[in-house]
Amino acid sequence: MTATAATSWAAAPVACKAAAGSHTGVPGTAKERTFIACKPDAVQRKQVGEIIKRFEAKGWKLVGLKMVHPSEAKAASHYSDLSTKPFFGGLVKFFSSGPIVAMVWEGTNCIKGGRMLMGTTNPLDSTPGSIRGDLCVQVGRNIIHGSDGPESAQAEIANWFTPEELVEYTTVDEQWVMSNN
Ligand code: DAT
Ligand code: MG
Repeated sequence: MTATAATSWAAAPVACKAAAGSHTGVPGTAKERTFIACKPDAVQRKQVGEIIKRFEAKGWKLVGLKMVHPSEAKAASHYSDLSTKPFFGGLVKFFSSGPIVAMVWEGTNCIKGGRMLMGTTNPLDSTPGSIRGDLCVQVGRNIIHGSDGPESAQAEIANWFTPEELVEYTTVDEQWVMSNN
């Protein structure tokens, strides 16, 4: 048996390359992208897999992922729109207190739909079934970040990922998730 025959059962390699054009996605299309982060409490509480599982199960595609320990400056820039809030100092300290898992997900409606999977900002109000509704109780320990609109998605993806860190590829089940009749 030749080496080729021995591996003939293997699937053909999936074409995979750095994202062409804008790596921040195209809101309103199947190429919409959103920035999602498992916060330090999610990492410490070993809920990263649970969070990823929910985004995968929905049908969106993971196109970038890395573990980072943000500096206070990075955390402050990420949350710069909240700099006047009384909780800003605590938020920055918390977000830079340990590693996070930074991700970019792609697919139809992933920005708004991702927010729905997450649940409301305060987990006390998050419906059961949502990530925050199921997995946490404190607004300051709400385990996940997600972009809240097309502009913030594009800015946050650009702030956390270079084009080379994101990939474009096709999954075998894509037509069963993204197609319509
Ligand atoms: P979200 O994370 O749902 O987008 P946000 O952008 O308004 O919410 O706030 C960012 C984070 O700041 C939030 O996830 C937790 C924290 N935060 C918001 N409101 C807060 C509050 N009233 N007290 C303490 N922390 C708060
Ligand atoms: Mg927000």
